[in-house]
Amino acid sequence: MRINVVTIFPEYFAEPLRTSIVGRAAKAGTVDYRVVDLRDYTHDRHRTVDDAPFGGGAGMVMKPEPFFEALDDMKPEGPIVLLSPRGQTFDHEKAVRFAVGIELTLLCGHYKGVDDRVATGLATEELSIGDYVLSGGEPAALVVIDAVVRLLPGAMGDHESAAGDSFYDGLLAPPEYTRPAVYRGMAVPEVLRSGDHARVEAWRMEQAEDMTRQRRPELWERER
Ligand code: J9Q
Repeated sequence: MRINVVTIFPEYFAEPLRTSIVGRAAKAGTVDYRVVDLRDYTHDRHRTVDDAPFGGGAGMVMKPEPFFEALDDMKPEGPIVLLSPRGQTFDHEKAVRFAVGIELTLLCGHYKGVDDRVATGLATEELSIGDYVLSGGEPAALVVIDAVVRLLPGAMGDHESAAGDSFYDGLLAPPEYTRPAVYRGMAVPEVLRSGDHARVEAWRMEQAEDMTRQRRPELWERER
């Protein structure tokens, strides 16, 4: 799969895209990241990417032409996503939709906003990662990349594989423990140390269900 990112901060992506599962997938050839500097698609000496808003008001608006010209050059196939607080919320279902595709393009906005023609005439969808204000779309783009790449075949090692968690699909995962069995007076539940695999699985399922019902009632209603 190819993932394109258009940003005024290409350096922001350097370490994250080299690290952990997302980085290993690129080294293995499972995914190819193309991070494009929006300023490479300006035509003035100062590499200007923003301008004052029509109609007046404070703040600056990102110009449309660099986004359009960057994509003229890249000719991406598949979804073109503008990360934006007014988009639909990104979720697992959308991650799966992107992961089964061949290419994904992420546009990062900044400042007060982006000329609306980028949303209406270039992007195929707008997505938000949640209801909080970010300085720009870059951290949101990294969240989307992480969620998508870990779903690609071969991206996760055996010990990381999500396949073994499928029993709890759509539910919160049950609590996990490792050694020591007692730490600062806090003991690991006896059932997990019993060696009785059937009891362990029953306990985990019950924990996953209770946890989901209590903490995420809307998830519970959707999944059952
Ligand atoms: C670009 N607040 O916020 C939540 N998801 C995306 C965003 C966002 C923002 C500002 C600019 C994206």
